[in-house]
Amino acid sequence: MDRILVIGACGQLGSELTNELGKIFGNDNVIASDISAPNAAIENFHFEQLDVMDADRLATIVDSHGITQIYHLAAILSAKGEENPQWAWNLNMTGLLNVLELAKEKNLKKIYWPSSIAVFGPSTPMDNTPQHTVMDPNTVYGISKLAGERWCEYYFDKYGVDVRSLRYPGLIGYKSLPGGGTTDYAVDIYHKALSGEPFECFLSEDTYLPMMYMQDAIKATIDLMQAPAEQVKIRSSYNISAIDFSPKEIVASIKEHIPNFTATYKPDFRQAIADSWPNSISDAQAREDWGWDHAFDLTKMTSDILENLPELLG
Ligand code: AKB
Repeated sequence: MDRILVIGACGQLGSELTNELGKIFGNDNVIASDISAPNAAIENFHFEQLDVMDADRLATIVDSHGITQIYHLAAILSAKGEENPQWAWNLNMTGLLNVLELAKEKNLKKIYWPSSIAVFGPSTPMDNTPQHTVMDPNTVYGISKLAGERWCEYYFDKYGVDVRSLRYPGLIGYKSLPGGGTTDYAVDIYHKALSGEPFECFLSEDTYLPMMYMQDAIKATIDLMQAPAEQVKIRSSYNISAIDFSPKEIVASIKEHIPNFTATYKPDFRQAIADSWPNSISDAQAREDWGWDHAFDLTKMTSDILENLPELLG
């Protein structure tokens, strides 16, 4: 029987993934953990407070719950990482290496660790970015994700650790707020639109970025983790993609529902980060290897969020 540990379960992705894993494996077989106190989104799960930098505590939790798979999601994202690069590097790298080392020692069945489009940089082809290409990230987050990808492949090649990974684009969900990312504007904008307030965007109106609705991101993650090992041919991290849009286009899609919604643009330091990332990504290999496909485009995503978010906001 599989027993799952989610590290970073209180985060934007973690809270939704924990609940999805609960549906597959049963809530009793999914242990939520985070450095922060548990929130309402994961109240139906056993919770362990965990700083992933603490390798001993991580090993104790894995032993005491008979864990067979780890989803290690805890990380400092792109914008936040630039405020304190050494701290971000330490947390992002030590956390991953602690998990990989434990997986090797305890022969864990599978590990999931997310990478990001932040592994790409200014010299990467911007449109339809291929799986294998120039990678020169210039944020500490991107550097740590690229190094992490190399470590994942290393642990797979040298020690047979079954580690799997996706290069997430900006993830857009309405159930919880993200923190510290460059793509976060595309979540905040829906909250502002529903509260009747104007939105000030920290990116310019024509900044294209690869994005994905949370339901698609959860599906991609589960599909990759459930694929037979021989179909998972990339052991660094897979490109995946769904929707590419600019702030101007998301504003237009919201205006279809809320005609008097307005936005202004005031680019800050996050503009340079966004400008160093691709406009769009080629995910041909993920589609070929394990059948990835997305379900939500911008129109469908906006309708879904504007329909469901008001209920959550009360
Ligand atoms: C960020 O903006 O830092 C993240 C990411 C693209 O990995 N959402």
